[in-house]
Amino acid sequence: MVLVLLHHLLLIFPFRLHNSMAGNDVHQKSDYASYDTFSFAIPLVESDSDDFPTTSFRQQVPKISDSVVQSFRSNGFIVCPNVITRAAVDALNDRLEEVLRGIYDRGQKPDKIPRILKGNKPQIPSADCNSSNTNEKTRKRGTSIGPLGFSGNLQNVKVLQIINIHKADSLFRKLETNGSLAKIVAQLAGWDAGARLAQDQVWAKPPGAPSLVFHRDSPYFMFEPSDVVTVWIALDDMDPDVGPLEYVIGSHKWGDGRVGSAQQFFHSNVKSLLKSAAEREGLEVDELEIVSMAGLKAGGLSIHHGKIWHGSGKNSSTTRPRRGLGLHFVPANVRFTKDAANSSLWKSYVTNFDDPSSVELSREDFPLSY
Ligand SMILES: O=C(O)CCC(=O)C(=O)O
Repeated sequence: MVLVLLHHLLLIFPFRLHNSMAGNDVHQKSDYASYDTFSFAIPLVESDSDDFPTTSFRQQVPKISDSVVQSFRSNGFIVCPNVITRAAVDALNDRLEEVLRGIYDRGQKPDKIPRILKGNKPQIPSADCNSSNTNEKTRKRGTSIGPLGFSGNLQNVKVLQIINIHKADSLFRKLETNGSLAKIVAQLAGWDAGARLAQDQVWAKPPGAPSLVFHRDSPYFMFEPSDVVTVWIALDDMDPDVGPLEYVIGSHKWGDGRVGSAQQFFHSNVKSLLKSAAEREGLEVDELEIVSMAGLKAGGLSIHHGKIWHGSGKNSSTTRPRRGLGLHFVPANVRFTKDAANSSLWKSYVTNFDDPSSVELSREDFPLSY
């Protein structure tokens, strides 16, 4: 009884984090576990079968409880720790290095990729070679470049954004088209038709990389129905200093209005758009309730409503990369709106069509996984 009461109190008075850290200000650590969490696991690489012995994993995704659905709808997000194993995270980060170097095992380029890195990818130490051997091997290959091409220089470091890595790499594709994710998203959002992947985005911050401006996801998706739900997967431990993702609790319920353009994502004032959105709601930006994903380990994920305001701080670490992967899901039965023809993100799918809503979304580009 006491535990039930405590749980309800936490739901009603969630942990408050004022003067949150995205950008430059006070750096506090919030406890995302004060909010509802949901447990499930996705086996991805061969050794995962030791951790998740299962033949038919999809059936094992538990039905999400009403209280978790309620929490998603009232706060705008939920957190799911430990969904993929450390071995799978290492394999994904290894593949990310390959993609950044122009190696695509699915034979296709991502839709957006930063300037391709040169040189060998960093070596992941394996169980059978100790670290000095690894260093020796790395030296022989003639590279001193770390993950994401980090050379040790902390000046003018950029956030690396890749759009639709699933088109280029089979391991990312396997993760993103896993039925469990789409099934959970559809349950949370209440999409009877199921969910399809509209787009993925890798957000990779080498040490020293700047903040990402607070924004909403849904204005960038030119579909009808207009709902969007994002699954954000941590590919590194979200230590407080690496710039974890942050959510403004309940902001998915705010009204619409000016949202800014994708060019403003890297603006130095991370809360400029958020401030005007909050003011339209009669709120002061410093009084907003913000929760950080600080403390979430690599392989954990959060799921957020397409209208929640979110952003992330600078990677202040001088040595550790901070990698995250956002998967944007839409209802399975969406159609393009006419605005798709004017959007750099979507126009390639609708050129040659007078009416964008007549375009059939292909399973290759918009995988229907549930
Ligand atoms: O990783 C980040 O900091 C940004 C992620 C994001 O905006 C998203 O996945 O929607």
